[in-house]
Amino acid sequence: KYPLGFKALDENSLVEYIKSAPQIVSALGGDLNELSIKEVGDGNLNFVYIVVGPSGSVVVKQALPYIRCVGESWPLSKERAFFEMLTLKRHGALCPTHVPEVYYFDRAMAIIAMRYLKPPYVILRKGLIAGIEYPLLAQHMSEYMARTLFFTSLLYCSAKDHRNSVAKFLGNVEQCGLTELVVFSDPYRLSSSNRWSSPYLDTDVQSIREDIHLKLEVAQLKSLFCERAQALIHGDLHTGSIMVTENSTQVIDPEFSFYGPMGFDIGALLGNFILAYFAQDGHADESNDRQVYKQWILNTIEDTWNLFHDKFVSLWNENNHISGEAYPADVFNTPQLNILAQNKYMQDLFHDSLGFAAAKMIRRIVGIAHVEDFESIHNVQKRAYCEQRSLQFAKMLMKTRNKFESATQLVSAILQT
Ligand code: ADP
Ligand code: SR1
Ligand code: MG
Ligand code: MG
Ligand code: MG
Repeated sequence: KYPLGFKALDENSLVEYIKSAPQIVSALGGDLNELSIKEVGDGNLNFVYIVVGPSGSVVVKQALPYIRCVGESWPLSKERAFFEMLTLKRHGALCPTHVPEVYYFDRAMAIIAMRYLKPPYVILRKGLIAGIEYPLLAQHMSEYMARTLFFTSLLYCSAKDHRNSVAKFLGNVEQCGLTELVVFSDPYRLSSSNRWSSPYLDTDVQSIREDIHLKLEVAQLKSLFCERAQALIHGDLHTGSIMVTENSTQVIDPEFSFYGPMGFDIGALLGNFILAYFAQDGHADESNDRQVYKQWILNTIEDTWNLFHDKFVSLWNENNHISGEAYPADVFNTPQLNILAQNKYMQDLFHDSLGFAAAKMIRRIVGIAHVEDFESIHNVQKRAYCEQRSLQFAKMLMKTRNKFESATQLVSAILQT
């Protein structure tokens, strides 16, 4: 049933596998006595094992040739592990502080071994649900996005290098196809994979299917996603792909990476922050009304874009002499012209990011894959209320994104919802 050279592992067979992989043995400090192995995968697609021995630890991630949260009835190429490994390494080289180290890769087995981000690291989404502030989050994520996006774009690379890299990532076609289906199409039509908080959201879901203006906008965003090979994007940069402590931020899980529009990453992050914001009313209780925390999320949204903007433009200025293909230094040869070019580029990128943020919000409420921010609100009526406000905001944002001029305006619009 499975390809030659491939075997789905479990907690028992992984021990034998590790013995045959010297790099994993060495990450474990050479001592394989009394290994503790636990499968902890809580994502939608893959299996993740935490392996701890007396002298070291490692995370082993395996992709099986189907979607874990659906089952074998929905096949998905295990080659996604290859692209995840490539991007962990490429983004890791560009931004080592915020990407875990890869120790080992086996393409036939679709296995990646990487640094174990031990507790107190937690998945950011869980921290946001618990109401924990991360004072350095906006700094760290803006740094990660600015560096990974700038250095893989035509602002830095030659057209030849860029085109070769684009070609390499075209192979991640099944992952892109999944996004095209579950983010940009299914939420806007009848699909057996869609689900929502019924009956509360029944009319909202129907009105999405009947919203002509919204469908025109999402079609534009889908084309942008398919056509624009702007930079090597993570491709799934929601708050479940980020592990945090008070002082550190690590980006995991770039299995959807390819050369796509930068705004898809920035929008995924902003859109998931906005979902976390609208979910807070469902987490409020007598001991904490979450008002202070909601303001912290809004500040984080504003800071993330503003810091990203400044860091990205600084990289552009610092690397002007390198002359990437898009804006050659001898054509863009005056400070005024460079400022015009940068302002236009950043404004377009902001609008793309807002459009993708809206698309990512809508799909998490009416599509196949929902988020714990809302799913953990056990009172269905309360949950539906939070989801409805998110949908109302996301629909407005997708339709009017080009009118927004700043992150301050974005935050004001959230507050007005
Ligand atoms: P999927 O592709 O299925 O979404 P993820 O890469 O997101 O899988 O991993 C699923 C879960 O495994 C994460 O939510 C996290 O709890 C845990 N995990 C993944 N990578 C690491 C790591 N390097 N260190 C610690 N935990 C990890
Ligand atoms: C079946 S869709 C599963 C989703 O989980 C991944 O993390 C991606 O967001 C994908 O769209
Ligand atoms: Mg994941
Ligand atoms: Mg690192
Ligand atoms: Mg994943």
